[in-house]
Amino acid sequence: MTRTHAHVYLAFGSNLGDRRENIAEGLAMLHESGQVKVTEVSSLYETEPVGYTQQGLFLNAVARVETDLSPLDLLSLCKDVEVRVGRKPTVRWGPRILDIDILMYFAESDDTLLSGLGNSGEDGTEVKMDTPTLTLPHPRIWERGFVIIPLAEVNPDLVIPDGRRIKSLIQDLQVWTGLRLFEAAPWWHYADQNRKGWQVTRFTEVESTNTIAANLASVGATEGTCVIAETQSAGRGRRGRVWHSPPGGLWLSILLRPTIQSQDVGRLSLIAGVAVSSAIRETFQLPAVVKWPNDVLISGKKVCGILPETRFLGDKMDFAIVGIGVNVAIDTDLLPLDVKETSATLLSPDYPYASGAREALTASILNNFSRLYKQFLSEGFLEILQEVREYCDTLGREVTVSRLGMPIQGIAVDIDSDARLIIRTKSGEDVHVISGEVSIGVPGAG
Ligand code: PH2
Ligand code: MG
Ligand code: MG
Repeated sequence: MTRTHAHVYLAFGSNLGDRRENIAEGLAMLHESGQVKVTEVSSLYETEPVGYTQQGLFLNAVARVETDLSPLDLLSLCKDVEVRVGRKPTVRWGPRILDIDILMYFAESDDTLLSGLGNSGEDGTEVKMDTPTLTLPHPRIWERGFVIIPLAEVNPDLVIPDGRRIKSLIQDLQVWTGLRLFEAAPWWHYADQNRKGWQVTRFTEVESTNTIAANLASVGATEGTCVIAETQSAGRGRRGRVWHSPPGGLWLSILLRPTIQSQDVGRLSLIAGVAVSSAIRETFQLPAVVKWPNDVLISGKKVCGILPETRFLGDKMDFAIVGIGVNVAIDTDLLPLDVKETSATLLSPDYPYASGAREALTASILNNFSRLYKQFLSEGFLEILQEVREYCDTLGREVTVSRLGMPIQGIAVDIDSDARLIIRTKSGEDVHVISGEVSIGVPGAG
């Protein structure tokens, strides 16, 4: 027996119930079956029904998956998932909770039988078949925007049955009729096992996302509950300061319920700093760095602040909340003068794709944070300290930190396993500071 490894393009459609959730669930069930790995998911599009038109609007998306299942076994898994998500039998092309169709199946196998079945190409061997239950490639959908447009996101170079490439088809405005972007990719996050079960709750305006997250925690919300608001009217910064939160920024709080000690809070906030910095680098190719202990800077200006807050029951941590505020695309003129001087925004507030960019950054922050957090819990902070050092721009600099009201001056030489900054003073003494206000350079030295 040869093992067939394949990559496959699947189309998802739903026009009943919570359409987005149905598609998300379907993807999660496929992924969690252990037999299919979801490697890419397109944006969600809302589309007018094609064929039988007396029914509600669809949401459609396309995914690329990898599997060792044969085409027919994959089809049965898809049918099984459709039913588990809640699909009931209806008329052909009628309304449905979830429809999963196999569009194209490419086998990467040394099985000579398979190579007789289709055209070999750099993409593997495209499997063609025509049975009562399954026809490959899919026979009907190649003129339909609800398949072509999301498929073009996932693989623009794919060659469809008539020999044309997907990317050339979407030049034609006709395939765009009856379709609008519903939610830009990346909208589906279950593929990231670190974030399984994490939930984002969105508000337009709140006083503070940290407070909402704490309130949710009090009523039993689980780890990974995230609160995002468009604006905060009373956002908190460190040391009781105000965190200004105009529209266009990312104001996010993540609820965590780790069994850790109070001194771990500093570790959580450094982890968040690394997650935000790497997300900014990934999403915008901007050189973000961590300023110990709580800020993210670009060219010396603050683009993100982090506020960890905890609640203890006795000496046991009930929960921790990591508040993250990122100036994604804010109008810096709305900030008070002193803040404006030291802050920057990643994008201009009138950048046309700002809201999509903010979504992409949010997903990247959550991916990076959940990865580091899981690693921290399972392997300990020491295992990620190297990554923290690489992002921490404070190291190697002459700094002044005030501790118990006393300024400590020296070179920031390292971060210790408790996330404390190690400052080597002029006298050669290493002082470990747990938190504090860092100013770079020597006071009064310009
Ligand atoms: N699926 C159908 C029939 N018509 N129309 C849209 N817009 N989206 C679909 O997924 C769809 C359809 C049969 O599966
Ligand atoms: Mg269909
Ligand atoms: Mg179908």
